[in-house]
Amino acid sequence: MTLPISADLIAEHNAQRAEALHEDYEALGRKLARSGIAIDGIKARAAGFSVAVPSWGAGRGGTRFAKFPIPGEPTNIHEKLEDCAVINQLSRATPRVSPHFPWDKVSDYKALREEAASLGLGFDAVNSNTFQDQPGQAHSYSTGSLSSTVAATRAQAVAHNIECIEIGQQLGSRDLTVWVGDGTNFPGQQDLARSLDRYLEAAAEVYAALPDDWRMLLEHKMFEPAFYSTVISDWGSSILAAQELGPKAKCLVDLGHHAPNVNIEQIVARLHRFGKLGGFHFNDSKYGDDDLDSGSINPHQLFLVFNELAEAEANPRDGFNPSYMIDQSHNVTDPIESMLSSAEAIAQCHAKAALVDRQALHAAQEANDTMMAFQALRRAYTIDVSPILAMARMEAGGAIDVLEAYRASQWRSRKAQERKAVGLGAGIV
Ligand code: RM4
Ligand code: MN
Ligand code: MN
Repeated sequence: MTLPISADLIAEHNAQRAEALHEDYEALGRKLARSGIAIDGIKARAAGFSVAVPSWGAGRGGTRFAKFPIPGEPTNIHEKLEDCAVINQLSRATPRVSPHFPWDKVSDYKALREEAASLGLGFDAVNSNTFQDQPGQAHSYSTGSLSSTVAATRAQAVAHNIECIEIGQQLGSRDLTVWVGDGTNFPGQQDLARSLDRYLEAAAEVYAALPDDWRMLLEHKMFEPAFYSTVISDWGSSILAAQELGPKAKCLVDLGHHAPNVNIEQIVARLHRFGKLGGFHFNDSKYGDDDLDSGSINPHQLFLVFNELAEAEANPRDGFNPSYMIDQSHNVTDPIESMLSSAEAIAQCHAKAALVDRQALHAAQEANDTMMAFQALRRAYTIDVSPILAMARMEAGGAIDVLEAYRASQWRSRKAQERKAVGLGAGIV
């Protein structure tokens, strides 16, 4: 294995900060011990946590107005893997990459899997793309994909999803994430009931092609690109579709795919209650599917989501194995920096959820002691868990301060010398 950042650089970086970290870790350990919590147990839990990064997140995103590329940005899956390896090497929390097809198409997937492994990476869920036409494609997705009124278009969308499964098998993936942009912009444009029928029929063909140990993750989204109606617009449509498809179909919650202020943590609890919680796309949002960095707008909501996940883990139904993935668009930052910072924000909420005194919480809930129930959450939320994460990272070979180590490596400016420039234009993610 050849990791991209020099081990000496990380060792030197850590050597300068280790003493302060030990002090902070011990102080926090004493504080937690007073509440009966062993810090090493929380650290072990943090060390076991990981979140996948999206291949497309390694490039600069954009809006439909513009994209502003940066020098040294990756332009193909090989360069993207290299950047993802940097993120994992420093954070030790992102060992898998979620690829998107056909964006990440190559001729030899066995070789791609080996290339990833040589960088310390594996592959997570494969994502199909039937929301864009590709050059030379026989049928346009302008009428929708799995729910299109055109039978040949639906068949093409089914075939593409099945191809994604086949690619995923070669890459070692076990999940197919299906998000369709299908919907309408005008009342009356399509029959709202029949479009769902067509989706269900086509999705069942994809489902039938799933290997036994695979899952199909259905991702709902309220609007965009369709602005009047969307076929799988909400968790209700998603869970109904997943229930109709069968046990291997689960729901994936992209945090940005809801109306503003929707209680997402409650959706998480509901999906889990019915054994249909399949995974997450982490990001943050202010207005819509903004794809902002995780925890940058509403870190408390992220914590509450993890609090429900901790409850779910303690009460598993149909197995508890949600797949965690970042899905962000980095329009104004270096994507590596955004993913380092986001992975940390996500891991922090995971660790904080583990600090909740569940006995106290449940007792307060039973006694209808509203304030103490709330305080059980508040006490955990306000604890700064960064020394726990930094210690877990350092012990795993990562960097104590991921962003400072990344900047010290001068990775981006070095890549700017080697990589070809990205073209201008609008970016969809
Ligand atoms: C969608 C959705 C999908 C992602 C695409 C690029 O809004 O979040 O998960 O694959 O964007
Ligand atoms: Mn998503
Ligand atoms: Mn999205």
